[in-house]
Amino acid sequence: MSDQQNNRDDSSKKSAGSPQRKFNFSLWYLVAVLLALFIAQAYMGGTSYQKLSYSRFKELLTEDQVKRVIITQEHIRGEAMMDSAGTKVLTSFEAVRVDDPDLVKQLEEKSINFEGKFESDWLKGFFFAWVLPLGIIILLWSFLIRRMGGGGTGGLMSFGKSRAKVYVESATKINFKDVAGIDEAVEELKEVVDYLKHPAKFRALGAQIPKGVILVGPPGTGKTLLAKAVAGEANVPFFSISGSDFVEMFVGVGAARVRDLFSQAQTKAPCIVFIDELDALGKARGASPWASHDEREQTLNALLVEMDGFESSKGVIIMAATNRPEILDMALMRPGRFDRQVVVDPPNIDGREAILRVHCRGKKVAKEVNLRVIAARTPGFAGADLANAINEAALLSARRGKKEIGMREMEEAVDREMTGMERRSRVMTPETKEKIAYHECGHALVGAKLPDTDPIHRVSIIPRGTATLGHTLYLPTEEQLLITKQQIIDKIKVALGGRAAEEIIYGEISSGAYSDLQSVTAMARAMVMDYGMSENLGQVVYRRRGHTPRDNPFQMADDYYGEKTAEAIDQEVRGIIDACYVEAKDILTQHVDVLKSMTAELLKVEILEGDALAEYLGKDRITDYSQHLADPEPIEGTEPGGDDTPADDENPDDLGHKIDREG
Ligand code: NHX
Ligand code: ZN
Repeated sequence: MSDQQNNRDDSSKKSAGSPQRKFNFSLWYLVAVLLALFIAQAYMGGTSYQKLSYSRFKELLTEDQVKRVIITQEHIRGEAMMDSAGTKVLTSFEAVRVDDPDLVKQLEEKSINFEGKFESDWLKGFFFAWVLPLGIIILLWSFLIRRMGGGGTGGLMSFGKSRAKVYVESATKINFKDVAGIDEAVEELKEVVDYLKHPAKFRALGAQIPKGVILVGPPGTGKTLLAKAVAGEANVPFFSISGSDFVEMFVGVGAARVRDLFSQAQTKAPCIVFIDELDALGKARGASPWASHDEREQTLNALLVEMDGFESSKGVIIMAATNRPEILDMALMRPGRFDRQVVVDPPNIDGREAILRVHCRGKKVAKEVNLRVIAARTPGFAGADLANAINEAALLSARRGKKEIGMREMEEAVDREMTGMERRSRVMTPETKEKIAYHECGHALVGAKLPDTDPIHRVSIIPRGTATLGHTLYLPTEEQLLITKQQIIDKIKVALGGRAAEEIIYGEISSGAYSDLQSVTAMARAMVMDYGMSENLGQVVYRRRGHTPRDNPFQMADDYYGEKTAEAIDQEVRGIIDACYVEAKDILTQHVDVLKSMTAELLKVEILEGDALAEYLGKDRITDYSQHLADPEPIEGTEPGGDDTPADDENPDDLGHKIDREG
C-alpha cells in the first residue's frame, strides 16, 4: 500500500505535474491519427507511377514501348520502356484516361497484355467517412472526460479506483495540547482515544464501541485539528478525505471509492478515518426538488452500508466534520453510524485567549502584548481567524523592522481583519474630518456617561476599508450571555451618540450614521419582536426563527403577526429609538464642553486610547489594561502543530522549549 502513503507534498507535486501530462496525452492521440492517415495513404497510393500525358502514352504505344496495360474507369496504368539517364528502363506509368474507342483495337493489334480493373475507392472512402471522424470524436471525448474527471492520472478505464487524496500519517504530530479553547469537545473525544487505545477493556464487557463521531461546528473552529489530535493521542494512523472527493460525474464512482476507502482502513486498523465536509455527500436524499442526484445518493448509500458492515471492535473509528448538520441525511445519525455528535463551538473569550496563547508559541512576542485584550476584541473569531491575525501581526512587525511582535501590530492585525486596511491617504476636507471627529466623540461620551455599558477602548478618525470613516471601539470584558432591557436601551443610546453630536454641533445631520442606524434598528426590533420587551406588544415572540430563505427556499418565513400588529411593531420600534435619541442628545448637551475639547484633541492625534482617552472619559470608563498586563504564563514555547506547520522537530532553534508529546 505504499501508493497510499503519499504525503501532502507528493500529491501537490503530482497535481503540479498533471497539466503537462495532459498535454502529452492529447499530443499522443494526434500523432497516432496522423500516422494512421499516412499509412492509409501509402496503402492506397501503392507504388509510385510516372505520370504521363495521354498523348505521350499513345506515343509510347506506337513506338512499341508499352509492355502491359491496366485500364480502370479513370486511369490507364502500365509498364513501358522509358528513357532514364540515357538508357531504357521498364517504368510504371499512369495516365488519365481519355475517351478513346480505338484504344482496345490498337492494344489488340500490338498484342499487348491488357486487363480492365474496377478501381475501388472504398478504402479511402471508409477512411474519411468512418475512421477519421471516429478518431476525432474519440479524441474530443477523452479530452472532455479528463476535464470532467478533474485531472485524473489513471486513464479512461480506471475511474473506479480511489483517486481521492487518501493518505496515512502513521503518527500525527498533533495532540490535545495543541487544541485550545474547545475544552468540552476535547473532553468528549478523550473517550474515543480510550476506545482506540484499549479496545479490549470495552469488548470484555460486551460494550459496542461507537463507529462514528461527527464534529459539528462553524468553519475554522478546529474540527480537523481535533480529529488529528485524537489520532495523535491514540497514536494510530489518520486517513483523511474530503466528502467532496467522493462526488463525481459518473454514477457509481463515489460509491466505489467509499468501499475502497473502507477496505484500506480495515487493513490499517486501529485507525481513524476522517471525512471532512461530510455534507457534500451526506445531504439528505431527495432534498433538492429540481435534480436527481443518483450519484450522490449511491455514494451515501455505500457509506451507510459500509458503516453497518464493518466491525468497530477492530478499532476503525470514522470521524466526520460538518458545519451544516441540519442538512445531513437522517440515516447518517442513526445508532451504529454517526451516533456521537461533538459540538465544536466558536470559542468564548477564555477560549480565544487560550488559542492565542497556543499560536504564540514559538513566535517572538513582546512582553507588553496583552492577549486578554486581543481575545476581548475578537468576539466571533474562530481559531483559524485568530491564527491568521497573529500571523498578520508577525508579518507587520517584521515589515516595521521590529525584533518582536508588538501590541500595536496585534491590534492592527485584528483591525485589518475586522474593518479592512487603514486608508490614511483618503482625501477629505478639514470640515469633513471635524464632522467625523465630533461623531466619534459623541459615541464615546454617551458611552462614558452611561455606567452600565462596555468600556471604551479606542476612538479613531482614520478611514478604513471602503466605507468606514471613523470608529469607536468598545471592549466587552466578558462574554455576555444575558442582556437586560436597560442594557440594550443604553447600547442604542451610545449608537445614536454619533448622530446626536452632529446635530448638536452643526444643527444638521449626515448620511454617515447609516451603519449606526442599521444596528440601532436591529437592536430595537429584537427588543420588540424577539425578547418581549415592549409593554404595548407584550411577551410575545413575533419573529419566526429557523425559517430563513437559506434554510428552506420553498417556505418563506411567515412571522407570527397580522397587519395591525405589524403597524404596532413599527411604531414601538420607532418610539424606542426616538426616546433614546433624545436621551443621547441630553447627555451630550450636558457635557458639550468635554465633547468640544475631546474632539479638538482627536483631530490632532487621530487616535485616542489609554490615558489620553481617560483624560476625557474617566479612568473607569475605558479599557483596563493593568488588570491583565502581567501575563500569568509567559507566551513562549515551540510552534503549535497544525495544518500549516511543517515538522521541524529537528530544528536546533526550537529544541530549548519544545513541549513534550508523549503518547
Ligand atoms: C460612504 N461611509 O460609504 C462613507 C464613506 C459617520 C464618521 N458613503 O458610525 O463610516 O458614511 O461611529 C451608502 C450611503 C456606509 C452607503 C451611505 C455605507 C454610509 C461609522 C456609513 C463614521 N462610526 N459611516 C460610524 C461611517 C459612511 C455608510 C453607505 C453609507 C462617519 C461612520 C459610513
Ligand atoms: Zn457612528
